[in-house]
Amino acid sequence: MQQSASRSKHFFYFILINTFIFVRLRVQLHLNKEFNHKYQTMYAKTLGQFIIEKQNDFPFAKGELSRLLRDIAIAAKIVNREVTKAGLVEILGETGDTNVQGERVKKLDVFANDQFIAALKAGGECCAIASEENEDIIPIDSEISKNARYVVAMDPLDGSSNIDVNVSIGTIFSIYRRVSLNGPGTHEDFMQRGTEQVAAGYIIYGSSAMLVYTTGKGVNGFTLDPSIGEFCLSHPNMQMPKDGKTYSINEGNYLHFPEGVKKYIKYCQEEDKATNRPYSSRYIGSGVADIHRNLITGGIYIYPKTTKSPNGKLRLLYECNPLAFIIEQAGGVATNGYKRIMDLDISELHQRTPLFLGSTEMMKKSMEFMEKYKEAAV
Ligand code: AHM
Ligand code: MG
Repeated sequence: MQQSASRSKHFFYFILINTFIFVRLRVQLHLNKEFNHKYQTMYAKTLGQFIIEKQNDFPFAKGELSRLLRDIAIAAKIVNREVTKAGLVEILGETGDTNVQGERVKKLDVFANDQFIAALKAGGECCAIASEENEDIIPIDSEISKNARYVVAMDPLDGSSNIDVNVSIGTIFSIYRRVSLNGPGTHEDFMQRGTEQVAAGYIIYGSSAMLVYTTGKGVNGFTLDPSIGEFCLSHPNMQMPKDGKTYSINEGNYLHFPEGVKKYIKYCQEEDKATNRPYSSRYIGSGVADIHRNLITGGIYIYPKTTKSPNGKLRLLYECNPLAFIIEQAGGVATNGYKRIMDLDISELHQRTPLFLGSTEMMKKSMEFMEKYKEAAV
């Protein structure tokens, strides 16, 4: 009898100890999971780490493109620093000069232009730069750049009308392999179709700063963590939704739009449950910000030709081609209303083109309208 009581007691303790061990293990496991999650969040992959990792995608890469992207990111951080304190320092307002497009130049435009040029010159991987702010190309003739294989086209500060009013602005860049053989780059190096781009990207200076880029193998987005001063991978493998319900266009120019665009806008505004219409109209007036939003949520951005600007407003080399490359890589479509943007021939540095860019289904519809009312085009 006594023996059986002692056995039950042992059994009871055995169960108790095992239950205790089991609960402890579960708690430890949970804590480990939390720690790992926190650890990964704290030590998110930086742009630099990501670029080096991706270098392996290109078997003969020598790291030049990686270094070029790094140089661009350095300038972006400096520009972002100035953008965030623009209201506090004497950097807002206009310089009094006009740029090559005949538009008044803001101080921050000049600052951003100078920073990107300086970073690209110092990096030694770029042999010429084309910028919205400079009439001619800037050939780089220096000892460290004499073997450089790339040229960079850029809009250093896109959305300049928004600088003074604390609204998102951006930088757009496009990288080509030079066609000239050696020495400083030439005008010809920039006269390549968008399909020849090696890489392209944009930086958005918004509620946080983000760098989004592609090398033709998908699109990745990095958010600047100001506490460590690094762009960290926050949007891996960005995909544009196939359809959307946002259209972005400066409707103030409505009267001057081609008939196809007018009809498409009316289509967007009609009631239709099946297609989720009416769509929402969203227009920031900073192309980078409008296109970034549409890339994430789905939508269409249009800057068409008008009776006043028969070739549209935006520039093919450093605005439309890089944005088209990114949007296509994210699964979207970019055209001039009829033809693919990246297939367009280029003969001038500051050549303009109409731009239609967005989710596949919305693009399909807008192109149908453009085709249908082609004859009536302005
Ligand atoms: P910018 O490079 O001089 O800033 O011009 C380009 C900008 C785009 O970012 C934006 O979508 C468009 O021009 C706005 O133009 P508008 O004010 O005519 O609508
Ligand atoms: Mg611009």
